[in-house]
Amino acid sequence: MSDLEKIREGVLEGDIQGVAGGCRALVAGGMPPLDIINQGLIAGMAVVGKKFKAGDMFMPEVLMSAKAMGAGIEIVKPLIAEEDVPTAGKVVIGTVEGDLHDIGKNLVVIMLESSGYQVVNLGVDISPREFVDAVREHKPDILGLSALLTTTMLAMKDTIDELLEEGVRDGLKVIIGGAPVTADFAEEIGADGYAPDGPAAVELADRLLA
Ligand code: B12
Repeated sequence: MSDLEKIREGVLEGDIQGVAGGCRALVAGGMPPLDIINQGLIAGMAVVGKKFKAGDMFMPEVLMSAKAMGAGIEIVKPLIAEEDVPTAGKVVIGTVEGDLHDIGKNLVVIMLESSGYQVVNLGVDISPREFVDAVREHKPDILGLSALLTTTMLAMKDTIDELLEEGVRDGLKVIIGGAPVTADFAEEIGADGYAPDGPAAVELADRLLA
């Protein structure tokens, strides 16, 4: 097995120590950091996404894989000039007003970051006004809204309405998710898409920005 294969395998198995050690060895051996990221870490995570979608991997394993990947990124990233880091796009994400659930949203963040997205995570209980301010400040390609309560789902609509009223909706893709949310609801409130989990969120983001 080549050293890059070992990294891919380590990500797939959620082997944090193995991936970190493997990345250190490749760096010491002079492999370009971007090759380690693209051909090792991101390639491994892409397999994880596919296996999850096929039902061959479950969320706790995906999380371990994402952590292993994160351990590798931490070692390799400082060696790359900021502007060289491949970025698939910029995402601002938060849990909507009145809602304190963030476990799922944070999983989505990990998956997006693992797939090359630059993510600004605003946290929980974010008001429509705060989302608008964050869009003005960070100028993301995508805005992600999370809600876990049937009551706070309505704040997703309020947020999209506020984006429209404030004139910052054009050119912005809004994606939504959370256990009570559906694709029909996304359409109803004028969002650009819905995804049921982290890997699907990455697929959706890739599709919207293609
Ligand atoms: C953990 C939990 C809590 C924790 C939250 C801790 C935290 N830091 O997040 C605590 C204890 C704080 C909590 C509080 C409450 N909770 Co609660 N909670 C849950 C629980 C058990 C699990 C949620 C979870 O983390 N799931 C695991 C993650 C991985 O899944 P997920 O969140 O769905 O996320 C995935 C997808 O939805 C998607 N996704 C998520 N966000 C996004 C965003 C985008 C952009 C995209 C594309 C995708 C996406 O990808 C994620 C990864 O796969 C659920 C039950 C359940 N089965 O869902 C109840 C649940 C959501 N809670 C519920 C309730 C009622 C409450 C409280 C009102 C309880 C109370 N009476 O105080 C409070 C409300 C607090 C508040 N204002 O928000 C109800 C909601 C009922 C409803 N239909 O509205 C549920 C369904 C439990 C139940 N059966 O009654 N809760």
